[in-house]
Amino acid sequence: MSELELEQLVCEYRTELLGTDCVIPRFGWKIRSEKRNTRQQAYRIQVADAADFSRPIWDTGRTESDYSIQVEYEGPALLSRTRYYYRVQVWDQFGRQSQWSAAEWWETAFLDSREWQASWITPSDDTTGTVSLPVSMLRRTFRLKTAVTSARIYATAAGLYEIYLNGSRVGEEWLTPGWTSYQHRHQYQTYDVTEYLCEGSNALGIQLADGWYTGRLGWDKQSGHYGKQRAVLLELHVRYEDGSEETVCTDASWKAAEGPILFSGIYDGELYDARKEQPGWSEDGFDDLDWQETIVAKLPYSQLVAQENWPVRVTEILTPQQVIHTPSGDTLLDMGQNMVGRVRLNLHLSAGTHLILQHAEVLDREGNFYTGNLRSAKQRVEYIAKGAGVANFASFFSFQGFRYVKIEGLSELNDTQLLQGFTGEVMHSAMEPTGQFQCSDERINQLQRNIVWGQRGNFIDVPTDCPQRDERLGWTGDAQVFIRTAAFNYQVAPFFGKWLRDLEADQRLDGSVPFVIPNILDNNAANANEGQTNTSAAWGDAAVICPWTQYLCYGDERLLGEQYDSMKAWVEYIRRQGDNEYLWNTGFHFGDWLALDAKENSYIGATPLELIATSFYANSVRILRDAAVVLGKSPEVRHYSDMLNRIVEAFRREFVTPAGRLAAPTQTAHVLTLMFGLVEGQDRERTARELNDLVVNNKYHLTTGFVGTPYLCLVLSDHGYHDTAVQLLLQDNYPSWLYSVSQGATTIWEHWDGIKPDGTFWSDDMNSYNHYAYGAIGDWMYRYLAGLDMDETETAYKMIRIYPRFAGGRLTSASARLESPYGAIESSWTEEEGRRTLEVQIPVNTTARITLSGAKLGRLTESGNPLTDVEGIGAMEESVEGVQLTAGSGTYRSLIRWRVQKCSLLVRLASMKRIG
Ligand code: RAM
Repeated sequence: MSELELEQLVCEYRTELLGTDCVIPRFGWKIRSEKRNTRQQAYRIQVADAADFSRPIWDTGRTESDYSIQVEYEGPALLSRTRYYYRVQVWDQFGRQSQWSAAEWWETAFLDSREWQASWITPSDDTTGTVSLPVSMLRRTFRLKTAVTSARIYATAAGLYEIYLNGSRVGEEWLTPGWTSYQHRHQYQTYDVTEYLCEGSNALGIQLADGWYTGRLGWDKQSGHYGKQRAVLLELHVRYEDGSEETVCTDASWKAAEGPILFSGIYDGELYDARKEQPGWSEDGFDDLDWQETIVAKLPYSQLVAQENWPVRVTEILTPQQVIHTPSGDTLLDMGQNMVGRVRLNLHLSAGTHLILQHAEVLDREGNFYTGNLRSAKQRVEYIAKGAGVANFASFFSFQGFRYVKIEGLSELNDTQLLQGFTGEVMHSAMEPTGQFQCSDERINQLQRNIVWGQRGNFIDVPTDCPQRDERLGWTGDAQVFIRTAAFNYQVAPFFGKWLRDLEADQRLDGSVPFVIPNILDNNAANANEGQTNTSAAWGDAAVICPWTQYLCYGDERLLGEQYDSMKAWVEYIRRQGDNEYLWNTGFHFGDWLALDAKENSYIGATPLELIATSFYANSVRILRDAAVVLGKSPEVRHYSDMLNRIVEAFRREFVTPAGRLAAPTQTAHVLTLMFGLVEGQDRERTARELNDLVVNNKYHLTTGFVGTPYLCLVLSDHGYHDTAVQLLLQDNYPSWLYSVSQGATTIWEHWDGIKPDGTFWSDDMNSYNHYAYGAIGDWMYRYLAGLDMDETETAYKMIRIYPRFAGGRLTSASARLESPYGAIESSWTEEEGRRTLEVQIPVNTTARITLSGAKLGRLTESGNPLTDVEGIGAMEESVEGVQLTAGSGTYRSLIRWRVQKCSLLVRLASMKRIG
């Protein structure tokens, strides 16, 4: 084994990236070294169009640099539809040289949308009005002269599609082409279909459904948000051994018919009549004489972009845990987990059996099936059996949010047969898992699982608020509060990169940001807020917070540059709103949405809207200024620094009394003021103290909503009240994070009291049991409780910050692990009877600053050796907090131990860290 090894090479965050239109891809790699404190001294990258690298098209030669992520391709212009191979070699500061890494590849699709040759086609009678038409099937046959060496399909649809080649379904992606702001950006997918083809006759089939494009979206039952006509676009490119190529395209020669899917809708489910199946419809030799002609549709090409996001896939299969016979006589399957995806049935059914599956998240107080919170979404899948053989079916173009499935039409089956006849297929954007958190309290571990399930269920190509009712929209506020937590649990760079481009595309000319992205709400006057623009503070700020978070977590400076104009447009929009340039005190806002201090019958918490709007305004200007620094825009740095100062002054004049009291006595007002650095010195201490009092006097219960909750524990911990933060987390009676856990929740709820202590529900009209917003506490659990964080002077965890805050004896251990862009980071502590231990893992080419709170120099050991003698440990110093040290890469598995020094008051003062 070489001493220095390379692994996990990525191009644009992914391995084997098939079909990108990125013209300057970026590379990254991870380095493994047994030797501690290893840093990269130099790298060499080669790119070739053949796997043997015999003629590299780009060779950097040895390049002195410690960059090992986001390294841009600088070779000759790339060609469309070409596979490129790349490999990397590195040197470290000890003079060691690695072997070449194993070769990786990526492949381009169309680098210019004008290269498309195919025509958009539509089944001729397919002009969907308000009623959804059956799913269309389209087909054509073609001949190949000899065996092929490679073949690709590039395809998309106005609607949802799936492809069959010679009877086999192509690829493992679902809900393609995904959801974007279709008028501006419409994704297509690339499939490697080499294995599906044969010499001679072949056949292509496509199923085409409504989905997000023509189907119903939003709670007002409107469909056709993007158009009234479904259409599909496909090109098959075949390469023969002799190097020649042939193309098969969608055109008017294709035929169309209605298939067995008589109805399909995102919210409503599917109706499948197996008796209407046409066996062999996507194979050669099928008689399509009675199929209709298709017609060419006039849809544009300029908005076509290659797939950017992780594709939606089935990522896990759950088996039902039990059959429930409810008091009102229903038969239910309990999946044991509130999940998102679909049910698959695998059963012998006699001809004509009509099976109805309905999906719900919770049971009511009496234990009956409850669908009230779905509003008008039917979440209903029906299957009519044809009889012969086993019925193996799951909905094709719909997804449901559910734990319980009500089964009708199978009364002859016993419970065991029911349990064996169904599975749950979990579906979401197939992001790579990157984070793990656990601690000594099993309830918190369940909370962490609930956060992760909330992320899975709501990351279905766009970050949705909920996956079950007639909504499932990309609410900007929810995405903004959760993105940092999301980036711990999963690799979300392509996910949010895509969504942010849609945000920019849908941002209005005046800079305002719609409530939801993709924006379907503006199309309907019924959604307009009485003449107001559909925009709100803390929601529109997603335009600024999300690109910045991506920049921090992944070092994605390119995305920051691309989004900069959008960020700026949002800030300039705000500036024009207030009756004073530096206060935002006008217009509609969601405020501290769903906070518990809201007035009776209101969703909007008690914190003044102007305070929330102005504090987010300050935060966005601060981020914009920081982005200007990163992007080297000096005049704008000055401009936005000055603007920030004026906003802070205006904020203080408006909301802080001369004696330093915050004029709004809510938890959220205090949280935002501290989080966004809007007061200083004694005022700051006072605000923190009063926040702590508000929580303590409320018997360690929060009252915060969507806006205050994500930062509540962060500011308490940062201002010397960490113990209060820990008590809030561990609180298990209502309202609290653990309240829903104690009620058996397996996902995060939209409302703190989605199910009240007496078992009744919050009203039907807006009550999701799978809403990730309050899951934003995950960020604090990783960064503060387990202590795995970054030092933001560098991005992407190049400078790691390990600073466990411990839990005052309330937990005996906590640990977090993150697969960062540089490799795995771990921070894992135990505390028992004043004895603390820490284990850390630091990846090659990064450095960690570690704080051992309550420790004293000279008393620290690793594996029994004084820490001063340990390889990899650098400068150490003692402060009131404890010991600060730096560590180079390596696994400090053998425990670092110390005994806590009693100095909690000093620690509190010392941790009054200044933000801003
Ligand atoms: C509801 C949901 C969503 C929130 C909006 C304002 O639709 O709670 O999460 O962002 O309201």
